[in-house]
Amino acid sequence: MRGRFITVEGGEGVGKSTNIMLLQTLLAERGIPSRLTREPGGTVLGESLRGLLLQPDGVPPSDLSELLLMFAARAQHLAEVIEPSLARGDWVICDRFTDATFAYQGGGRAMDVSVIAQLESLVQGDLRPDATVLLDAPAEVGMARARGRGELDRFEREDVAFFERVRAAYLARAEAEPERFHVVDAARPLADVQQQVAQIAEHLLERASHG
Ligand code: Z5A
Repeated sequence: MRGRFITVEGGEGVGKSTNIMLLQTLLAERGIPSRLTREPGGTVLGESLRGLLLQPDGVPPSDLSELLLMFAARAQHLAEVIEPSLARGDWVICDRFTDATFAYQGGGRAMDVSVIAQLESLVQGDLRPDATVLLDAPAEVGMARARGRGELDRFEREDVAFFERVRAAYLARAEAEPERFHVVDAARPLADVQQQVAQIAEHLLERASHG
């Protein structure tokens, strides 16, 4: 049976990496093989593009270059990792996917979302995540957590207004697709967040067991 494609989204520092580990552990306890991966990245080419996209020095890419590089990395990721893993029956847990493009390039950079939607169709065909966990927190909360870590990448240097637009774009997508999105209040203490994530995992496993 084909695996499930689960994406984890949210602004910076909301706890994606932390909660992805929990999801993988919960799946493993049920004997479900999963592949953890991330965007931009997940392949040799994608990780090289990630390096270029995140590095803070030098001339920044234009908004259009940034958008196209995100989708270039995604095309390779789909061909090399995501599609083969799903076809094998593995669940794929991906730290960010195309909702991030709608949120960061569409919301943060105010790019035309119809262009993003065209690229989405071109690169993904009909493939969409089966479920998306959106870790939602006010911009300042995630920024404070991420900023505790030292040197900031190119996105992390954006201002609070940018991250507020990102958050609003994510929430609008979640509202438009309530079946796919599971919104978690990520401003709460980690134990509470993990409890919510565990409940979502239970729900997804239950749904998968019914085909
Ligand atoms: N990007 C884009 O523009 N367009 C696209 O299409 C895609 C991506 C796919 C990739 O960075 C950048 O690319 C991203 C958007 C852009 N930029 N930003 N910003 P990334 O994947 O590395 O994203 P990130 O947001 O920078 O990841 P992060 O900072 O590593 O955050 P995280 O994984 O969500 O958080 P974490 O590492 O799990 O937690 C951060 C800290 O908070 C850590 O010390 C935790 O222990 C702590 N934490 C976590 N949860 C809690 C709670 N609940 N309470 C207290 N402390 C907590």
